[in-house]
Amino acid sequence: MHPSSLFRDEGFFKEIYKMKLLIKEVFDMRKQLEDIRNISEKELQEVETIGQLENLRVRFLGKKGELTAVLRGMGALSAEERPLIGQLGNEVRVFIEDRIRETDVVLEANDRNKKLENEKIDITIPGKRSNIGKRHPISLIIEDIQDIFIGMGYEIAEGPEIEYDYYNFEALNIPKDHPARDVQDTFYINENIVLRTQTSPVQIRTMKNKKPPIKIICPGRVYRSDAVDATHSPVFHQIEGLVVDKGVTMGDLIGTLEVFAKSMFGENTAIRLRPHHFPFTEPSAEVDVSCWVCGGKGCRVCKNEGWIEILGAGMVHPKVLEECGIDSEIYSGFAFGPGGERTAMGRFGIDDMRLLYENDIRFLEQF
Ligand code: 2NL
Repeated sequence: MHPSSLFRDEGFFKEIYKMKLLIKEVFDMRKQLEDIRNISEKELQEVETIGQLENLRVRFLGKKGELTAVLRGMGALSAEERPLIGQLGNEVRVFIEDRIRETDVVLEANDRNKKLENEKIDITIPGKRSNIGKRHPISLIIEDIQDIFIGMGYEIAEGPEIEYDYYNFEALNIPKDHPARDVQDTFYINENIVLRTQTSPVQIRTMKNKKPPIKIICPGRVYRSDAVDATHSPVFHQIEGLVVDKGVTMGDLIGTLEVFAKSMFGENTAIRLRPHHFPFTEPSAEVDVSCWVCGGKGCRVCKNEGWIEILGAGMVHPKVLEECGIDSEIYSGFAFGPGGERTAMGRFGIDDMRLLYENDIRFLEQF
């Protein structure tokens, strides 16, 4: 538009009008941008959490945010005005971004301080003493016995508590009409499955699966259909031992039991074997140790006997070896079976088996 033509026609007024609109437009945008800056500044001061801060950022600076919306309207501006508004828009963006960054630093620091405050531990407050449990006397005994035999090169073997009649009885040379098989004595799951009455079935399984030499102890729960009294429980523990190799003799058994007895009850302990019968050993013996209280003179603990029975033992019956696929002409073995309860009662002077199962803290604390 040439200045000389300014007053000549209505075109001039149209131009003036357009300029007025443009000026208003520019003015409005300036105002909007300044509003955005002022409002965001004010609201930023009220922000309390990182989440609120992020919402604010999206609201003002996001793709669909207020600042973006204003700047989008720049298309209507003249080429002269556009960079000015663009620059102002940029300044507002940088201003908000800076404020957000500052606020973020402050909020993060506040958060951290609050966390530290909450997690503060007063190490001068007296501690609460918690009751630390102790090992059960039967566990102590089983672990002691295991340690003694591990020291002699034995391995620990375990097996199922619910066992086939075959492994629990048949393979151990306990015939069908043997009293041990009576329902009075054994818990039956069905005709062929019982709760094991001894841990010997673990030894049968081992002999069937492994070639000699075999040197194992088998700790575990066993079950018999007994009523509870001072010396009986339907669930108790056994730690059976088994050695099978070439040339194993009764002398080896006695030597082993002597080492066991001395380790368990003291160096001065003597052992004594009395002839006995088990279907699965031949010969068989019941084994006593000299009383660890009186040394053999007779006292309350040994009931004046001087001796206390601790286990049954014997040379593995050839029939049992053969049943497990071991040639009894080449191999021989011995086995023994201390009871966990009886050993614990003897060792700790407990006179009633029921104490071992009642879980009275005052009792258990003593071991
Ligand atoms: C007892 C008797 C004993 C055995 C357990 C045994 C195992 C096999 C073969 C031969 Cl596979 N014997 N075990 C032998 C003798 C006695 O325990 O009165 N225990 C409390």
